[in-house]
Amino acid sequence: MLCLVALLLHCLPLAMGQYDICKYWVSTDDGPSWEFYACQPKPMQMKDYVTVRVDPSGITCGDPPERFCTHENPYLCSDECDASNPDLAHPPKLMFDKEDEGLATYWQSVTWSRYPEPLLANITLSWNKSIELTDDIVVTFEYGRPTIMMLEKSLDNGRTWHPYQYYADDCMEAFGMSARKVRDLSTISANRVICTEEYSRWAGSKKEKNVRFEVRDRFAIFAGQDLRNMDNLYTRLESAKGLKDFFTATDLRMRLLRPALGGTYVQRENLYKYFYAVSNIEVIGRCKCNLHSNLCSFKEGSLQCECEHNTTGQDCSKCKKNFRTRSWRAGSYLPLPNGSPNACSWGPAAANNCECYGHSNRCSYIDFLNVVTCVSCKHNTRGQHCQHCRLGFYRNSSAELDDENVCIECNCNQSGSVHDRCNETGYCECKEGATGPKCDDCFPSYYWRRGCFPNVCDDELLICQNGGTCSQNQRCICPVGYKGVLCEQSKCEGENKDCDSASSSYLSLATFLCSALLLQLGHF
Ligand SMILES: *[C@@H]1O[C@H](CO)[C@@H](O)[C@H](O)[C@H]1NC(C)=O
Ligand SMILES: *[C@@H]1O[C@H](CO)[C@@H](O)[C@H](O)[C@H]1NC(C)=O
Ligand SMILES: *[C@@H]1O[C@H](CO)[C@@H](O)[C@H](O)[C@H]1NC(C)=O
Ligand SMILES: *[C@@H]1O[C@H](CO)[C@@H](O)[C@H](O)[C@H]1NC(C)=O
Ligand SMILES: *[C@@H]1O[C@H](CO)[C@@H](O)[C@H](O)[C@H]1NC(C)=O
Ligand SMILES: *[C@@H]1O[C@H](CO)[C@@H](O)[C@H](O)[C@H]1NC(C)=O
Ligand SMILES: [Ca+2]
Repeated sequence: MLCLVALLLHCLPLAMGQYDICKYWVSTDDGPSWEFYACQPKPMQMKDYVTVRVDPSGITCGDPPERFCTHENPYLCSDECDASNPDLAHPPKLMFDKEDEGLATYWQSVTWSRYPEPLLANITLSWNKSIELTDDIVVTFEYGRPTIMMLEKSLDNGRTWHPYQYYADDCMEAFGMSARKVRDLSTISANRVICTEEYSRWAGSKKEKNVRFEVRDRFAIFAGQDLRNMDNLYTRLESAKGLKDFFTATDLRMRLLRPALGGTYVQRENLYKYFYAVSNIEVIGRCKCNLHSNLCSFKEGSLQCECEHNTTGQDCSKCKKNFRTRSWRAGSYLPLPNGSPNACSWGPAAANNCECYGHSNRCSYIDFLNVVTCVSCKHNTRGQHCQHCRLGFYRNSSAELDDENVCIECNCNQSGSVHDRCNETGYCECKEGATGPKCDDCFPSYYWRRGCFPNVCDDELLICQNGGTCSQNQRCICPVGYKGVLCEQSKCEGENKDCDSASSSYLSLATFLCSALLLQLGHF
C-alpha cells in the first residue's frame, strides 16, 4: 500500500504534465516559425523553498530545558527537550528536513504547564511568491494530532489572511460549524471552507499522525477519483469563479489551538504530556506563472518564474517593455489540449487598442466616438488608457505608468485646503493663511485651530495691554478691571454702572455674603 502511494506520488508530475511546453519550432508553408502554447512549471516540493516562523516567541521547547512524557507512557517522563543540546533540541527547521528511515526529527512546543490558559502556537510558512497547490498538504504530528487547529492562507505575502480549513474533534463545540468531509463536496461547493473532524480524533499517537488539507479530493470532484479526466478540471479552473484562486497562496499558517488529549479530558496532575510536535509539513505545488512559463527558479532567496510570451515579473503578470500593444492577459488552459498563450505582442501602445498599462483587463468600444477605452481602471488611475491619476491623487514620479504605485494620494489637510486635489508634485491648494504641501501649517502671524486664523495677539504688534497675557495667539487674558480684544478698555469706562470704584469687586463679594446670610435665616 505504501509503495503504491509512493508510486502515485512519483507519477503525479507526469500525470499532470500537460501544458509543459511554452513554444515549439514548427515548419509551415511560409517557412519555419515558433508556435506558442499556454505553459506552467512542474510541481515541486515547496517545503524546500519556504521560510518558517513560529509564534509566540518562547513557544519552542528547551529554553529552559523541560521534561515531557507521552500519552502512551504518561508516568514515564524521562524525555527531555534542551535547546542548547543539538541532540535534544527541537527547532522549527526540523519540520522541513529529510526524514531518515524510522527516525523522525521534529519541532516541539513547550508543555501545557500553564493550563487552563490555552496552549496556542502559530506556524507560518512564507514563499514570497504565489504558488498553486497540486497535491494535499500533509502535516505530520508525532505524539498525537491537535484536538483543535485551523489552517489559514494569504494571497498577498501575509498582509491579509483567510480561513482555509478548520479541524476539531468536535466542530460544533470548537467553531460552531457542522462537520463536513471534502469527499461530500460537489462541483459547486468545491472551494468551500469546511470544518472537518477526520483528523482530530484520538486513535493512538502512532497510528494516526497526519492532518491533511485535501487538494486531490477536491480535484477529484472534477477529474474523477484517479484524476484521469484532468481536461475537465482544467476547463473548470478557467470557468468557475474563484476556483483557481482557492488553490493559490503566498503563505500558509497553522494555528494550533489545543493539543492532543489522549482521548480523554485534561488531567491536571500531569500536564507534561500535552504539547505539539510536528515532524514534517509536505506542500506540493507549482509556481504560479499565469501560464506564461514552464520554469521556476530559486534566485537570491526567492522563487521566480522564467517568463516567456514576452511577459515579465515574478509571476509573469505584466508585459515586457515595448510589448504592450495589447494589455496583459494570463494564458488560458482553453481550448484543450494546448490552451492559449495570450502572449504580449511587440509595438508601441496603439491608441485604438485596449492598452490600460496593467490597471484594467477590460476595454469597451464607444461607438459614436470610435474609441476603445479602458473600464474600471484600478490603482487609483483613470483615463482612456488608465494613464491619469484619479482626482485626489498625483503621479508618482519614480514609478512607471504600469506600476501599481503610480498614483499617490494627495492627502490634503481637510481644514487647511480648499479641496482634496493637488498639483503634479503633490501640492494642495491652501486656504488663506495656510501653507505647506498638504496645507497643514500656518503662515507666521496665523494660528491653527481647524484651519488657519489671523493671530488675535502676539509678542510684536498685537500686544495685550494693561498687563494682559496672550494665550496661544488666540486671545488676551485680561487682568481684573480690563476688557477688550487687547485688554485696552477699562471696565469702568463707558456705560458700565456697577463699576465706579476700584473696590467694586469687594462690594459684590459683600453683597453675595449678605444674600447668603439672608437665605440661611429664611430657613428658620
Ligand atoms: C496567530 O495568528 C493569528 C492571525 O492569523 C493571530 O490573531 C493570533 O494572535 C496568532 N497567535 C499567536 C499565538 O501568535
Ligand atoms: C520577495 O521577492 C521579491 C521579488 O523577487 C524580492 O525583490 C524581495 O526582496 C523578496 N523579499 C524577501 C523578503 O525575500
Ligand atoms: C517576443 O518578442 C520576440 C522579439 O523580441 C519575438 O521574436 C517573439 O516571437 C515574441 N514572442 C511572442 C510569444 O510573441
Ligand atoms: C513610488 O513608486 C515607487 C516604485 O514603485 C515605490 O517604491 C514608492 O513607494 C512609490 N511612492 C509612494 C509614495 O507610493
Ligand atoms: C505645485 O505647487 C507648488 C506650490 O504652489 C509649486 O511650487 C510647484 O511648482 C507646483 N508644481 C507644478 C508641477 O505645477
Ligand atoms: C491637519 O493639520 C493639523 C495641523 O498640522 C493637524 O493637527 C491635523 O491632524 C491635520 N488633519 C489631518 C486630517 O491630517
Ligand atoms: Ca523532520
